[in-house]
Amino acid sequence: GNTASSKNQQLREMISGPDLNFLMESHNALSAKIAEQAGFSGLWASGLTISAALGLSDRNEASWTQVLDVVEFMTDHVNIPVLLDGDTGFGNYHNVIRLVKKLSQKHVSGVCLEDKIFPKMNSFLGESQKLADIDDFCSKIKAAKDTQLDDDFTVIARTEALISGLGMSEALKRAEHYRQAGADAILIHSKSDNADEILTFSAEWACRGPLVIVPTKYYSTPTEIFQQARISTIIWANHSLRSSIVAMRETTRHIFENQSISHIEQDIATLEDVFALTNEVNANLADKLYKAG
Ligand code: SPV
Ligand code: MG
Repeated sequence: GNTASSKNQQLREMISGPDLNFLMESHNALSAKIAEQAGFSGLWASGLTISAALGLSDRNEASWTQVLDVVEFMTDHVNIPVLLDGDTGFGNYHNVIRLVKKLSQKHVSGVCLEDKIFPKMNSFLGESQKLADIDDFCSKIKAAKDTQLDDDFTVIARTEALISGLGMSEALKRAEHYRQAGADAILIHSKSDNADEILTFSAEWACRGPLVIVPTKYYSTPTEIFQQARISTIIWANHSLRSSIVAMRETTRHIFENQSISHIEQDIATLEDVFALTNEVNANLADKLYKAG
């Protein structure tokens, strides 16, 4: 498979290159593998969906080492790069230094840091979350860039200025500070149901550096519009988890109501499928090679 540094390079080229790219949400090794098999060339390890899969809210209830444990199962299981949603960096620049060092060691290819206050909550909850002081946030970006163990590790700075109601000029001002602090790309987030503010931002930004977007709420905008706006990367942020909720709910409801599994067998993944997704073939090979007696 890919070495860690070639995965890092792959993510960096996706983010920095001229073409539009896509990162698919994953929240565990299995969803990571499924996204890789679908054809995605990079993954978004979402804070929201990793938390949700643990039964936790998106408020830093999971410790950063617990998040790291989940992400390590993901990077172990796929050959494509993983960008971690690092939230606020779990504290100040001290915490960012520890985080980025460990991510680099664990073959995570990049981190996205957002300009909220630890403990954060999800961008689509509440009104006008307080944002970090610009200088404090730039310290985190600088610390992350100075700490990364590989030149191609990617640090993305995410501003929540539009979501927090601070307006377009504040969003642009913050993005420029973050760029100058060394961010490899800016993630401009929006909770609008249309792409107007994203497109305005992109036009004003004028290709000063790569832009990353998360069109969860403005999902109906055609992807070509983002391509024309010279967006670098689109993150499909939570759709693997959300689809699995529907599937699991449907199957468990059906089994509960029918007290039988006879009618669902053909609608769910086969055991062979499960064995293939978990590399049973490798375990078999190990038995052949090493089993005593
Ligand atoms: C996530 O997937 O955790 C994100 C995107 O950060 S959002 O939920 O829109 O904040
Ligand atoms: Mg998040």
